[in-house]
Amino acid sequence: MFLDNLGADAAVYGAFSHYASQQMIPARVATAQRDFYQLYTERGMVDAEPSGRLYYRSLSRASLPVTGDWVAARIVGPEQALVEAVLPRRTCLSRRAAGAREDEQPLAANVDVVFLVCGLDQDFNLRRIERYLSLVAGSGASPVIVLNKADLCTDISGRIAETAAVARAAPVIAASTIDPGGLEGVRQFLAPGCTLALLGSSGAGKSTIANRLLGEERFPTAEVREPDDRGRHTTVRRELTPLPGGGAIIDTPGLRELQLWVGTESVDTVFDDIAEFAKRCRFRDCAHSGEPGCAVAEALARGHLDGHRWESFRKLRAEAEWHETLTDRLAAVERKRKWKTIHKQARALTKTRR
Ligand SMILES: Nc1nc2c(ncn2[C@@H]2O[C@H](COP(=O)(O)OP(=O)(O)OP(=O)(O)O)[C@@H](O)[C@H]2O)c(=O)[nH]1
Ligand SMILES: [Mg+2]
Ligand SMILES: [Zn+2]
Repeated sequence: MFLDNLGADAAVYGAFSHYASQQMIPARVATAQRDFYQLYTERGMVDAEPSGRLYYRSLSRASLPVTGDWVAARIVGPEQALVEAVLPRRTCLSRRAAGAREDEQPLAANVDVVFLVCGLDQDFNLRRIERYLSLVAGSGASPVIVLNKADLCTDISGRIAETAAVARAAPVIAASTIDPGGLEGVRQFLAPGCTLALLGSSGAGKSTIANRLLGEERFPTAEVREPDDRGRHTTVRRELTPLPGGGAIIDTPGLRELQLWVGTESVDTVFDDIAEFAKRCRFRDCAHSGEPGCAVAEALARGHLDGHRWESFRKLRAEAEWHETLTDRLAAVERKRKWKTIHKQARALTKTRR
């Protein structure tokens, strides 16, 4: 029952049934730091580590448990467990890992609704919202843009209109953790079995919102720095917590860097207005860089398309294209490795036959 409220549905139990006979229990990952996990089970929390089998069978770090994952766990001691398998992820929020390594870094799994939290102070930034929307578009979760700190803003409806223009289909809501009733808009997305995640820059108020929804000071929060409204990176880990009325919420640290790990179609969904213009270019393969009859250039000239939005699209599209070449290359390497093993095994087999 507890796990059902956390979002365990027929798909989760179906995937788990494969392990049910092996003295395992279903569980959901609350936190995952290196190889140390905290899991919610039907009977409370347990600490856990990956089993040797899971560890060595995982093709990459990205397939090891992350916050929000459903797993099959084996209880090995009082409040101690081994994670034997990660059940298939229904949705997954990923970015490209920070630094030079070209790796997927899953931020959270099995999220239904992502609150993109943006402060209505100096944090307000449409280009950043576009970037976060692209990340969510590749995840399978639904984005909701939460313009927080509405109590600090004198032109809320103006900000909402500006944001709605880049949000396309995503709902845009104003919120305040200070004003009475300031979280009504947010609360309408809470439901038993539904998993929400908070994303946004440091200091936007993610942990404060989570605490209000939980009705307790569960997560630490801190004032933003005076001169620039920048946050202090107070939250340091991603953590899933059950909500009092059912469902779960995942608080996350503000990201210093958000490189995309999505395909081009995700970016195209977020910028579907640009795709509409591009359809009307004279040439089908128009690169929108000075070709005659370019509808994008015309839209820019006439002010139907904002120049900053166009720049933002080009940047994100280039990142997504790079990601696609990269994953193609990785897939090719993987195929080669597989064939090498198969050939080796075949050779060994013919040898033993002889
Ligand atoms: N005026 C105003 N301040 C808010 C609101 N919500 C949060 N704050 C303040 O903003 C500051 C930062 O809030 P946090 O919740 O710590 O921000 P965060 O997004 O969790 O930041 P990180 O954990 O660093 O990523 C705190 O001082 C909060 O009290 C709001 O609606 N209005
Ligand atoms: Mg926080
Ligand atoms: Zn064009």
